[in-house]
Amino acid sequence: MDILQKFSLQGKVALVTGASYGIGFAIASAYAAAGATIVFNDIRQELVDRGLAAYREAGIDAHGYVCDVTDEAAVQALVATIEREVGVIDILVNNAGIIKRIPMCEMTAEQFRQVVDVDLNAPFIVSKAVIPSMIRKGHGKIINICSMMSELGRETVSAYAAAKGGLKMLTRNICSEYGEHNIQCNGIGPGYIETPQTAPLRERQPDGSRHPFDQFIVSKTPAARWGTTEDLMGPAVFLASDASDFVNGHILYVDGGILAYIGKQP
Ligand code: NAP
Ligand code: GCO
Repeated sequence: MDILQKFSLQGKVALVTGASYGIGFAIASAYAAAGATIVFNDIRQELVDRGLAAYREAGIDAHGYVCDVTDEAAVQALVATIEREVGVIDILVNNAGIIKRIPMCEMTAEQFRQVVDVDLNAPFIVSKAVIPSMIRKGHGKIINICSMMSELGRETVSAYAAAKGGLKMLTRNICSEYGEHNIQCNGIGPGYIETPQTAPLRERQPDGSRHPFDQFIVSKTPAARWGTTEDLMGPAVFLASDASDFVNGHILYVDGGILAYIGKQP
């Protein structure tokens, strides 16, 4: 047996949401390297154009579409367009996400709803749009990008933690409801990764020293470093490939060990 063939994505169509850059771009790039046809969306044309240029520069002939993943009608139309222009979606990565770092009692209900809308309601909307064709095709892979905050809380991220905790359970429920159709739904829980979303937590201080949160995370991580988007590529290919056909409802934490570690004694 050629065991590496089990990790091939040759002939598969992968949709990665919010993948003009950041984690989504890295995952889509890994899927392309494993043989998949890449489809991505982002919320603005300028982002899609930027993403298409970045994929081209990486030698990837990606298909890019403008779509707000919180808009169910737009998502349904996007999936129909993809199926017409590219093919039935074999792999969905619900990657698009936002965060608002505001103390809970200072956060408005609207701000809370905005985060939950993108980080939890949208994965429901997009998954619901792709599952029927996956059932007809006889297989499918759905990967939800969860978070440390699917397991832990911290100050100022109440909406994000609530959404990512819910996304963990949505992952398990899709597994439960559609596993009999050979659809595997798993999550990836990245640790603290160097992307634009976490840039504010890593900014150099006026005196040139590292951000206190930066130092905190490095001390809390057994790997003693922030993660990079490249650290997520292998786990993402595994969960999208035949190699994980009997893995379902699992959240694979790619966190350098944070969740296992109580922290160094001061
Ligand atoms: P990012 O750099 O902020 O990228 C998120 C992408 O999603 C952006 O392209 C963003 O577009 C897009 N997006 C936001 N709202 C959207 C919507 N309504 N419709 C379509 N696209 C939308 O984030 P990231 O760090 O790459 O994170 C990607 C995912 O990983 C997120 O779900 C995040 O919660 C999760 N995550 C990140 C980390 C980390 O440490 N970075 C760790 C754990 C989990 P805009 O540019 O317009 O915002
Ligand atoms: C934060 C960070 C985290 C990371 C990630 C950790 O403000 O605590 O943004 O939430 O984005 O989700 O897994």
